[in-house]
Amino acid sequence: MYEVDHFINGSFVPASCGTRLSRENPATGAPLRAIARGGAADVAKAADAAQRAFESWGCTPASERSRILLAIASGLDARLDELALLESEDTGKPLSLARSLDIPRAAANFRFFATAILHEASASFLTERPARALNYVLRKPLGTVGCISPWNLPLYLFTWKIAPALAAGNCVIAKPSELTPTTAAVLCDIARNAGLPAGVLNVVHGLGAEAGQAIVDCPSVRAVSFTGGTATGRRIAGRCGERLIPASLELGGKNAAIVCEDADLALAVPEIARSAFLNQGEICLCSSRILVHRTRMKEFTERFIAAARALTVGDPLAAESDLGCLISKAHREKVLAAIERGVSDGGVVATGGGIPRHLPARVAGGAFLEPTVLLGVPQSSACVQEETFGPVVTVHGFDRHRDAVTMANGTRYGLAASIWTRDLARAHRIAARLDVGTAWINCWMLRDLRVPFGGVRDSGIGREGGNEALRFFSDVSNVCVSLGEAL
Ligand code: TXE
Repeated sequence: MYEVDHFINGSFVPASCGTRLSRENPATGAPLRAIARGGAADVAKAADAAQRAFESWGCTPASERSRILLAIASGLDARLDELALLESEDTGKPLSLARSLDIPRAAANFRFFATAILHEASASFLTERPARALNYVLRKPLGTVGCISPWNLPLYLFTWKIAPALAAGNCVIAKPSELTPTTAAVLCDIARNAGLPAGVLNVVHGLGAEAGQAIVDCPSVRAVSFTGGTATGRRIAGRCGERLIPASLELGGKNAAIVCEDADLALAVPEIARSAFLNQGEICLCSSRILVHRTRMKEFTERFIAAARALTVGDPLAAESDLGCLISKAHREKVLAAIERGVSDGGVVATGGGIPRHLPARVAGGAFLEPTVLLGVPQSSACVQEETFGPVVTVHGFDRHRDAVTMANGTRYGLAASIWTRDLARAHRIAARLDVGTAWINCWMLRDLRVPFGGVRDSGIGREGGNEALRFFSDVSNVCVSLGEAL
């Protein structure tokens, strides 16, 4: 059992209340972690430390912040094996995925923002009337900011917030999900060894309603960046609104993949299968609704079902596992209920739909679920309308592209979509009408860290990534310098 403590003012400390949350390994059911159960008292200590640290971190030159953040990235690289194993144990995801995706991306997040701040430019305006002046835009860190992250891509999303916040010169109070806190704790150790001054990064663990809420309520927190469920995001946005502090919210998705009549199925089928089932479908960007031109429906569904059946669900530590287990049995119940709902609304399960048999003994009691494909579910079903966040997709036919666009836009979410066609002009026309933050054409989750990232409608507000994130974590002020009379 691994004890996970808060990291406040450069030291690991237990919770003020003296209690811990316990977490089981979702694949084996074995006791895994004892996690400090934080609350307002811990957040207040973190806030004091952050405010003191900001006095020097807030005016540390960008080159020095960059040097420390690059050292953190190297520290993450050096502990790849350890971090990947902890991430796989916490989440149930395949170890190979944690090794190839989660941890390398966490290091990339630090490298990206560490170097981005070396290339910042700010606008200036030469004023002629009513008097000559030079106006320039001064970008300043906010002070203390709050970062709250979810359990599906724990270190990946935690660092996606923390790296830009620190790079922009802020001090941070952060909370990873109570289900997956461990890699965030290792990150704190790495940051300390890399020379990040005490109090600049503080991590308070615990439940959302306690530690998370306390961060959002903390008077010195000047902005909150959150990724998680839409209901939680709405609550956080309400509180930030009352406090008049900005919130950046990256929330749920119900993403469509649109397969046109001329799609290259040799490319589309494996890529859409990856987009549906990677990380057990527990990525906000995963495709969960596949819209197929009626002329290709039979061919697509046959090939897609075969691709789903070919995936191996198994022990997260085994190299051959394509899917591990879901985050918890409670979450699996929610996903199974969505499948049942799809069936009771008129759909049929074409493959999957249940708990895999023949699991290795070590993981036989884990939260596993088969990759599931449903056909014939009506658009009105909650199975089509609500985020499932599991390895479940529904497939629907369309006749006209405009019908595909209507269906794709027909949920309350608007995070991402993919379009599969050989006709790029058509793809562009469809992309332009999709109400989403990201549209991929003939690819999925091909990420460039410079692009704006986020959703519309119930998928969130604000954009992360590149300059958008650095801007979110900064204040701008205008400085006006009188230039006096012309010569
Ligand atoms: O997320 P929560 P949950 C979706 C997915 C999932 C659903 C619920 O559909 O089934 O959300 O998941 C913290 N104040 N996504 O309940 O509660 C919490 O401790 C402050 C999509 O696990 O949103 C955790 O650190 N913080 C998603 C974080 O919020 C609070 C990824 C996320 O937890 C809080 C995960 C509060 N009042 C789930 N309540 C995505 N967009 O990728 C909770 N938290």
